[in-house]
Amino acid sequence: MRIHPRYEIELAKQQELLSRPNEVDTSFYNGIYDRYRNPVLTREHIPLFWRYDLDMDRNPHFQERLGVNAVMNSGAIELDGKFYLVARVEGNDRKSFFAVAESQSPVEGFRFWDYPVVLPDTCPEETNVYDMRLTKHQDGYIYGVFCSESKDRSVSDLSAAVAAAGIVRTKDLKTWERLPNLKTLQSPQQRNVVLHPEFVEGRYAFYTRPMDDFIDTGSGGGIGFGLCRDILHPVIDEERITSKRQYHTITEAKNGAGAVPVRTPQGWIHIAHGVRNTAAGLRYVIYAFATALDDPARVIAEPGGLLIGPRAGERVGDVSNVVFTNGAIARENGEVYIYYASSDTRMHVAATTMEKLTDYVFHTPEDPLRSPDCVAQRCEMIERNLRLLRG
Ligand code: M1P
Repeated sequence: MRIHPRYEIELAKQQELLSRPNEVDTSFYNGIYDRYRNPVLTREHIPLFWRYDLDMDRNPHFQERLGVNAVMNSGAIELDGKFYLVARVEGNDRKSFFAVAESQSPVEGFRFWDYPVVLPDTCPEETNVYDMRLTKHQDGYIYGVFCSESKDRSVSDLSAAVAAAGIVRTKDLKTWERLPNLKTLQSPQQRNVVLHPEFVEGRYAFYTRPMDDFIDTGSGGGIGFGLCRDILHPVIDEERITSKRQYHTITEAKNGAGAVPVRTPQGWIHIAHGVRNTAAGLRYVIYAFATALDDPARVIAEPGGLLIGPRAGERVGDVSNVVFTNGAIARENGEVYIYYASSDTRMHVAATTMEKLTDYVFHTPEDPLRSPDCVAQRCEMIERNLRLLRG
């Protein structure tokens, strides 16, 4: 057995990519967060030995045997001072799986572990898994809540599918215990489900995103909230919509939770996603809002519009005009890193602080919902500014 000589050439290229320092993109400024110039994870970050058979005799042309199409929507967590992304890796065959990438830095140097996550295969009907949210829960476990997708055999449409929330838990991101999928008695389908990090009324609390159908949310009005007594038999009897989709806003078509909410002295800060329809298809953006500390389902502040929208090259990819987050890291020192995917293709990071994020969420004007009111809102600021500028 010999290693194909091409391996060293490709490895050198990859090493260069993996050791490339990242830097703030100074062409972008909004005072709220910094964008970093390079993606933190792409398909080029996937170890070569996941894609190529390195054996010269078995693979004389050094062909990619098990290609990877995209690395996107990643859960994020800091453990003992190290940064971990649990990425959604999509093979060339369209099936996604999870893989842990680790770094000493929150903005660069992420490297995948030797093997992808091997989830306990407890749902024979499950075809695809994706978009894991990692919650460091008060009960001591790290929970991963993800979309578990199965074929819908009740209808003849070949592409009909059912989305449910799968749940795993771990202490070290290495050994994963699979729990039953979450049952929401009022909603036929769920995606973008997030486990709240603390008990609420002594129960596990989930943010949900009910849907009638696999793609369209239908009557699913936005982000829901429900409590569950027993995480080993997770059932939500009662789900109430706490953050609604709204006409002619960034959440008109869909409104879904994103990263696990971050506790601040003023409230829980949520970094979520909103979707609207356009002639070019759905446009996904990231937005933020806050809920009350004593009732994490009650919205207390919501800046108008988007926080992060797709920009420049981020606009283009497998599913263009999309930014999507399911992971953020809020550090003890006040730094906040928002990990987001662009166009279902690669992962980026935006950096801010708790102070800036709180200022943004609590002091950015709300969406007044109508153009005349938006103009009035803007004129009021212009007037104050001109008075200031003219002395
Ligand atoms: O393609 C954009 C996103 O579409 C889905 O999100 P939602 O359920 O809000 O429509 C998800 O499949 C997500 O993975 C994907 O990035």
